[in-house]
Amino acid sequence: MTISRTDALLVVDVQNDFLPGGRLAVPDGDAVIALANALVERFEVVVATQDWHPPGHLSFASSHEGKAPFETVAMPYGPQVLWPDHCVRGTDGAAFAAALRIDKAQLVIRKGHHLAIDSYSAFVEADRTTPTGLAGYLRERGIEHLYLCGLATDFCVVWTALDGRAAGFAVSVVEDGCRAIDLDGSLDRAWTAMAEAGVRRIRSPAVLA
Ligand code: VGL
Ligand code: ZN
Repeated sequence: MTISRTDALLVVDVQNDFLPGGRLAVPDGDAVIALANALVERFEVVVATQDWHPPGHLSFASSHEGKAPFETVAMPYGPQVLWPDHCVRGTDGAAFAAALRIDKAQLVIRKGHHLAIDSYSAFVEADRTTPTGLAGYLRERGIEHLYLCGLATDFCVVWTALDGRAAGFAVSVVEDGCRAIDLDGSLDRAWTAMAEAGVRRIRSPAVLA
């Protein structure tokens, strides 16, 4: 396809803690790196996101007495899945994968930095009211269509895709450029929600051709 200046690539959370050996490893997560790099090569507008939590973040099971990772707790904004400690700001686990061509990214959005609010979405935090500023940035640059790849399909990618649609952008998710955590059917639910919201499901050969 012809990629134009109104198209932006969003590389979602390709960070060490989400790769095999990391603290919240996404199965086969490192498979997205080569594809992300090929996409980065082709887009003029490249944005990356980074999960970036303070120590003791309330999405960590370790911050809740008697709770284990992957259990759910009630937060003021709704149910919250509890995770192993991951992507603590400034740590090696929070760093981008060493092999990721991050040099071409023009903006890095860090999310989940408020102690008591998680943020799977790169647009709006889990309280559903606190914006990250990404929509304004993309609008000011005249972006119309977002292409997403990265980790994890069923958490940060899907939430970012849905909020991208809600903000008025066309959104395509590059399926083979993503990998999922798949917790209790979350991957199926993610694709259903994206289809209903008008998110396009595409594969990298169509973009790279
Ligand atoms: C993510 C769980 C917790 C993600 C981030 O990047 O998909 N998942 N924090
Ligand atoms: Zn997180």
